[in-house]
Amino acid sequence: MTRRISLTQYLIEQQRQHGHIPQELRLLIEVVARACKRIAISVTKGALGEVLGTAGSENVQGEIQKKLDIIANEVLIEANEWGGHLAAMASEEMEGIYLVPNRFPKGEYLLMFDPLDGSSNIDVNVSIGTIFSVLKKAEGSKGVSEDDFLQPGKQQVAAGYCVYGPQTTLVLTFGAGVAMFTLDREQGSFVLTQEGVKIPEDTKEFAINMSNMRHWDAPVKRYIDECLAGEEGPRGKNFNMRWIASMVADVHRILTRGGVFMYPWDRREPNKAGKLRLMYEANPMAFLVEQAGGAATNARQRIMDLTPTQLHERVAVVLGSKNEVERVTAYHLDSA
Ligand code: AHM
Ligand code: MG
Repeated sequence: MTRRISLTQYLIEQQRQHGHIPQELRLLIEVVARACKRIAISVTKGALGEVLGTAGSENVQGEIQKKLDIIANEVLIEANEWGGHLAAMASEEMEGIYLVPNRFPKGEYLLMFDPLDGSSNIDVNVSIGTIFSVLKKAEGSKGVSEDDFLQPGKQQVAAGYCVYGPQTTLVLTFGAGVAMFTLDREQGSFVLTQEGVKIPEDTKEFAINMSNMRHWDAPVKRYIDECLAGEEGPRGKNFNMRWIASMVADVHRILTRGGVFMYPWDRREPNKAGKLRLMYEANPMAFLVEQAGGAATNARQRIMDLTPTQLHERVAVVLGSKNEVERVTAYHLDSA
């Protein structure tokens, strides 16, 4: 029988053998994983736990909050403020940064998260997830402010997500490949189920919200038209489409079998930004995808090279199989 490796064992072995995970970071990720387990329990209870439906409030982006958005946010805050490895946190569901209260010990790390991605799928029992990203506070900086968070994604020291689907799967990178862990509900622990995750460079599958077609920019239309033309078209092959509308689940499919995911800028947004958030959606997913051999751009530039100017910055996203991402990006650069 193959040896079962728990998340804790995996992290300790990585720390010992490769030395690229400092102890504080390892413990911080364990706390995040514990919070994800608690969120998974709430998600699974559904109507029985009275966690479905709206909370009657709006977040900073003007989006209606679901009860589970708020529950997941509270679980992550409560678990992590206590852990002792963080200076501050930032969340899609909170306007400003959250400083670790003085009654707890503090550390050097900054944690960002989208507590519950795919909110529109909560009530319909479709996969949703938690996305997170870890940065380190600049050395020597006293206190902590929003400016400490405004670092390009290439400075992330860890990133991951937990998808709550038929299985609960935690996916992690520390910048040395991508590993996946499946929650063993009987044991209550995450077990390593895949290492060295690789996204195929080519694909025949794309993910985009087609209902926005009339708002798209010409290069996006060109790319999708060519995919839709199938074997007779310039691509000479038939494409399939998948769109779950939970980025976390769409990216999980891409890490599992390849594909390209796009949430491009479209004409509904006057300031050329996209819909998704740079700091807690695009950056962590870009880190994972690149670590699995894929690519991630804003249709023109590498996402992880962008320096954010504000916490809740939005960005266009094209990520997944390398050759497709490069093609979409080239169509945009050609049209400029
Ligand atoms: P959320 O963080 O409020 O759930 O919104 C992000 C989601 C992504 O998961 C998904 O890719 C996109 O929004 C879906 O948008 P659309 O409503 O266009 O399908
Ligand atoms: Mg989201």
